[in-house]
Amino acid sequence: MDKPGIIRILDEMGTLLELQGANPFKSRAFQNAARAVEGITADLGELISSGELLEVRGVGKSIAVIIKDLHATGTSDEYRELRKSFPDGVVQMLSIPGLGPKKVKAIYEKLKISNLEDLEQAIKEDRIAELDGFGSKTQDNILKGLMALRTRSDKVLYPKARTSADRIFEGLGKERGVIRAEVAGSLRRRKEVVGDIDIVISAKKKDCAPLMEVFVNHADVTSIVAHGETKSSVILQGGINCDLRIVEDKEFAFALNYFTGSKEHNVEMRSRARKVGLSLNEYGFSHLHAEETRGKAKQLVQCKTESDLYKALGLCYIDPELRENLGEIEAAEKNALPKLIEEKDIRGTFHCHTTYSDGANSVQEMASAAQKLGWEYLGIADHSKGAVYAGGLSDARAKEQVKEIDAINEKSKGFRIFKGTECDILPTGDLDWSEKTLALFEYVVVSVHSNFKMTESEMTKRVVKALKHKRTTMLGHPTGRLLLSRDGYPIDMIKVIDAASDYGKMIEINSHPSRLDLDWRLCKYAREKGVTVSINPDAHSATSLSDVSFGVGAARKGWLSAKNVFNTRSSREISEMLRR
Ligand code: DGT
Ligand code: CA
Ligand code: CA
Ligand code: ZN
Repeated sequence: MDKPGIIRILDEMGTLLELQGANPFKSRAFQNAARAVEGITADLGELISSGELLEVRGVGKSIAVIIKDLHATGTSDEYRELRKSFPDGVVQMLSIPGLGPKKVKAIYEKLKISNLEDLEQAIKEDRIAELDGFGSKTQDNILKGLMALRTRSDKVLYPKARTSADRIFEGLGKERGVIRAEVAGSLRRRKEVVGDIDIVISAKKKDCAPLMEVFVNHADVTSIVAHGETKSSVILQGGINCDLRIVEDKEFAFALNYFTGSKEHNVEMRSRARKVGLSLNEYGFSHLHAEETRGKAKQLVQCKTESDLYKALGLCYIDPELRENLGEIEAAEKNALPKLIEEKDIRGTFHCHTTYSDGANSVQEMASAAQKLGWEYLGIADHSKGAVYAGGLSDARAKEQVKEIDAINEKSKGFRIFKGTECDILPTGDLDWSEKTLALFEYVVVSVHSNFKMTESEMTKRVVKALKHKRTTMLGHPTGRLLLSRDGYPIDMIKVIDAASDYGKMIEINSHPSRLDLDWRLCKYAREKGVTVSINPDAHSATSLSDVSFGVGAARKGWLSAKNVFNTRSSREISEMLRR
C-alpha cells in the first residue's frame, strides 16, 4: 500500500477507536502517526526495512508494526478487527460532513441506527433532535451533511481502479472452475474516472458458490455489501466498490456485453434487437412476441463471443472504448468504424521534463528510459523562464540544454532526442521566450500555467493567439483541468480546435491520468478538422513515461487511429514535419 493509503487508514483507525470509546490517547496516537507519515520525505519502504521508522517522531512501536503490515500487504489484522466491530453503515455515517465520532456513537448506541436510510428516517421523525446534546439545529446540519454525501461523486481515477481490479482479477481469474473471466464496466471502456469495478465470470453452477467465497474473502476486501450465489458486491481497500457476476458460459457474451455498458449503448442495442423481433438482456436473446415463439423457440441465436452478438444484430464488432452511444452503432452498421490506435503504434513522445526544470531525471536518463520502452525518439520540453514555480530555465540554461542534447544525439545511433520547450502562454497570449531563444528549439509546446481567472472569451483569445505564433508546434493540456479536483479554466475548445486547424498546429492529449486533456469527447471533432494529436506523458520522471498508455486509452475513446497521432510517425518523418 502506498503512503496516501496508509495515512488514510491510520486516520480511519483513530476515528474508529474514538467511536469505540477507547482511551483518547490511543486514538490520538493514530492521528499523530498519520501526520508523522505525511511528513516523511524519505522512501517509506527503506525506512521500514532499516528500522528507522521507529525514530520518526509520532510513530510508536505498535503503530510501526501496523504501518509495516499495511505497506507490505495492504491490510493489517488490527485494522480488520476494528472495521469489523461496527456495521458498514455506522462507518459511512462518519463521512457525513459535520458528524463526528461522538455524535455517531450516540446515534448508534442510543437509537440503534446503523445505516444512512434509518438515519434519514429518524431525522424526519425528529428523533435525532431529541437526543441529549443534539437539538434541532444540529439535526438540520446532519440532514444537510447527509444530502451533501449523497450527491458527492465517489469516483476514482482510472489507474487506481485498474490497479485494484488487477489485484482481484489476478487470483480470481485463475481459480479452478473459472471458464472465462473479464473486467467489464467503465473500466473496460477506459473511462478517465470510474465509479466501481465490474467483473464477469462464467462457470458451472456447482462452482459458483466456492468462487464467490474466494471473491468475498480476498485480502483486499474491507467489507461485504452483498454476498449471493451469482452476484456479490464488496468494498475494497481505498474505498472502491467491486461487483462480481457469475453466469453460465453460454450466457457469458451477453453478460459481458451488458455489464460493459455503457447504459446508453445497451439501450441502443436493445432497441436494435427489438427491430428484428428479439428481446436482448444480460442472459441472451428471446423472442419479443409470444406468438412467434411457438415452434421456433429453439432457433434463437447462440453467441459464443461478443463478436457473434454484434453480428447477430447486423453490426461489426465494436471496441469497448467506443461504447458510449456516440454514433458507434450506426458506424458499425456501415462497417465504418476506425481502426483504433494501439500502444504498439507509439514510437516516441514529446513534452517531457528533466532536472533542467522540475523533472526528477537527467536528459540522458529520460532518453535511456525511452529507449527501453522501445521508442525511437524522445522530445524534451522543460519549462520556460516565467514558470518560476516549476524551475523554468533561464535563456542561458536553455542554450546549455540544447548543447547537451546535441552532444548526446551526436553519439547515439538509432535514437534521437528532439529539442523542445514547454513555453508559458502569457496572459496577453504572447509567448514567454524571446524570438531568439525560441529559435533554439525544434518544437514548442505552448501551455497556460497562470492567470486562470479569465472569462471564457479572454482565455480563448489568449490561447488562439499563442497557437497562431509561427514557432508554436502544439498546445499543451488545453483546459488545465485536474480530474476530480479542479475544473479546467473556461475556454471554448471548439474555437481552439478550429484555430489549430486554421494554423496547422497540433494539440496534445496530456496523458497524465489526472489530466487526460484534450478530453476524448473532443478528439472526433479534432480529427474531422484535420488536427493532428500528440500523445504526451508530461513526464516529470523516467517512470512516468509509461503514462502514455493512458493517453492511448483516451485517443481510442476519441475514435483516433494511428494516422491521426503525431508520435506514431518515424523519427525521420517527425524531423521533416518539425522543420516545416
Ligand atoms: P461507473 O461504474 O459509474 O463508472 O460506470 P459503469 O458503466 O461501470 O456502470 P455500472 O457499474 O453502474 O454498471 C455496469 C454496466 O451495467 C453499465 O455500464 C451498463 C449496465 N447497466 C447497469 N445498470 C443498467 C441499467 O439500468 N440499464 C442498462 N441498460 N444497463 C445497465
Ligand atoms: Ca462500474
Ligand atoms: Ca457496478
Ligand atoms: Zn504544463
